[in-house]
Amino acid sequence: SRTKLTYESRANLAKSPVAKRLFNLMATKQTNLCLAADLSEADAILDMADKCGPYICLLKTHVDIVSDFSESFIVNLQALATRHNFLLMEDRKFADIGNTVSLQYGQGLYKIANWADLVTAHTLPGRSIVQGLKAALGGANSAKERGVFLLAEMSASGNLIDEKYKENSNKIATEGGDVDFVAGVVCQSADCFAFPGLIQLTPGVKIDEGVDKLGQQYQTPEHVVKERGADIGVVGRGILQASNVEKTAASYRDRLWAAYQERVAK
Ligand code: S5P
Repeated sequence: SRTKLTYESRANLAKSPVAKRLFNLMATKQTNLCLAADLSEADAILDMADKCGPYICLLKTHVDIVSDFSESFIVNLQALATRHNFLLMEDRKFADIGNTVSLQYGQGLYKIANWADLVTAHTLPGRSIVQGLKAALGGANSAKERGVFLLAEMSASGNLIDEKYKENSNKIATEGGDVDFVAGVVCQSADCFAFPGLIQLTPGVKIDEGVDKLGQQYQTPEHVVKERGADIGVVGRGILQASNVEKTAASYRDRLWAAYQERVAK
């Protein structure tokens, strides 16, 4: 199964150039931690990115929660991504018809396609969502340098995704002419897809298992990697709210990486 293979070997199987890049980055930098930088001030995000940069392979943003968003925020964030060697993912969770997502991705205040290596999208509208996103690219933002993670499951309790939706999401991620744009799948379990060239991104990770007040469900780093098939664990508040951010980020990195090493060694 894909979970027994190393990130290096999976890089060679990836159809998406960005997935290939990310798998290789994870293997070289030895980290499978993604920071969910869910803060509403640009400077606070940049500070977190600088502190956690050495320990992460990916930094995930929700730009629409940044109260003082500006172009210089993006320039500074990109500089930190280069300095510390991590990729940027805008967790936009696109969910509309192809034409609309194309505009939302390329236009507006945030011009996501200009700076985000990766974005997320729901599969609810069907495969036209992948085509719509690709349609926004061209010229400097070539489809070769961008990719999407499709949501096949969610961590929220009571979410409406069922087995059929999961299976069909897997088909969109692995079949058809646009699979080179699909870098991975956001999901909670290893049975979401089998193709080893895709990356499983799993949010809802915290050292203390449990729930928050708004339906978020948490599992430990070891559990998501060894039992649930996560290739990258996403940690937000587990790091953001820690009294020592650097130490905590390092500890999440260590635990996620050790779990991966145990997984591929068996
Ligand atoms: O199913 C999901 C998918 C995502 S991308 N559940 C999630 O929680 N997320 C995102 O992961 C969510 O939008 C947030 O940015 C992060 C989890 O943050 P935390 O603070 O709960 O760790």
